[in-house]
Amino acid sequence: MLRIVHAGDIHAGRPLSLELDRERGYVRRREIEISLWRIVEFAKEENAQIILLSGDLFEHIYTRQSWVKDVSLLLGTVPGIRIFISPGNHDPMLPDSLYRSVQWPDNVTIFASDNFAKVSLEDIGVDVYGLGWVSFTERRRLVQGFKPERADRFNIVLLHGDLSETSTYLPISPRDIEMSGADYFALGHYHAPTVRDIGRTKVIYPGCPEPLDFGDKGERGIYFVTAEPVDWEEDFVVTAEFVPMASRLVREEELDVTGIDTGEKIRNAILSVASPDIRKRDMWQLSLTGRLDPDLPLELDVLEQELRDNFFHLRLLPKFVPDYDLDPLLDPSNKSLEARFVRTLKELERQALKDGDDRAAKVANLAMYYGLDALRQGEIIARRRMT
Ligand SMILES: [Mn+2]
Repeated sequence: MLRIVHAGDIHAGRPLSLELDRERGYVRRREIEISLWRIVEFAKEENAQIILLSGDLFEHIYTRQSWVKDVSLLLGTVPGIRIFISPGNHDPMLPDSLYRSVQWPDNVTIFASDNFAKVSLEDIGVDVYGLGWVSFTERRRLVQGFKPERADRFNIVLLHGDLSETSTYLPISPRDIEMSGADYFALGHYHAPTVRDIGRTKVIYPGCPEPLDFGDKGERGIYFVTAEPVDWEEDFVVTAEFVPMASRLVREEELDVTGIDTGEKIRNAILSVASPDIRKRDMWQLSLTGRLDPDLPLELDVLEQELRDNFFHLRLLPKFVPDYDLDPLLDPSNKSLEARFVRTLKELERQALKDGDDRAAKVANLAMYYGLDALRQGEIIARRRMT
């Protein structure tokens, strides 16, 4: 049975977009860098014959040569595993690429050209085809017309690209994959794990093994792929098992603050989103929703600071509205400034909704609350952060 470990989009060296503080930013950067060590460890444990790395292994601009040197030494410790690397848009094979700065062990193949190259693994009946990005842009449909040479092999195609014919990031048409008849397209570029069956081909994007920003919600990891020949025809049964690898997850959750009327209760509610272990492990984005007691001052920056040791990372988003009683203000007989202001803004909101302009409706709704804050509390409380 063929046993293949497929990882991609590690993005070692990437500056994080999570607004982490300096110390935790370094911790996170290191965790991303060493994820490759855990992947190699997994491949050893599973007796894999092949490791596929489908691009964006590191950041051309930010990565240190010492990391790439460490990677080359690491891969040399598993001489029995054949390792294939296909440079992507963040680590293209430029003349000054770090890929060219170190000596790679014999078990490593880097697909350095934008033309398909082939490596035949005679002992296990596998042909690996691959190509790499040679600049930061690649708009050509490089897979078009590609066909493996021998149908009796297990044919793997390794590259970094976008499974969309109209993409500007090495567009891959599903039709091109189907026409190729390859057994397995090992792709990189998408940061969420994605598996598709196109024709007779298994198509896998492993996603990033560690979440890189707040969009990367949920489990992140690699794929363990096995293939078994079906002996009455030139075909294989391919299985793809997702293996979680992320040392921390990104969590995006909501907390309804309706009815909470003291600061202590808010703090306790935030702390109760998860057990202490999970809170301290993961990176949290918590949206505070519902209707907030207007008497309760909520300084989110202060609250984040106060709770910072209880979470690996905590970002609070103000999505609540103050719990003003609007009914008496909506009564047309009420001629007060507040009432006329509220009715005008409500009318703007209603009109925007009628026109299908959701954004304008939200703006009108927020403006109404800002105005009421100003009129009642003498200050405007920011309830949306620019993100
Ligand atoms: Mn990427």
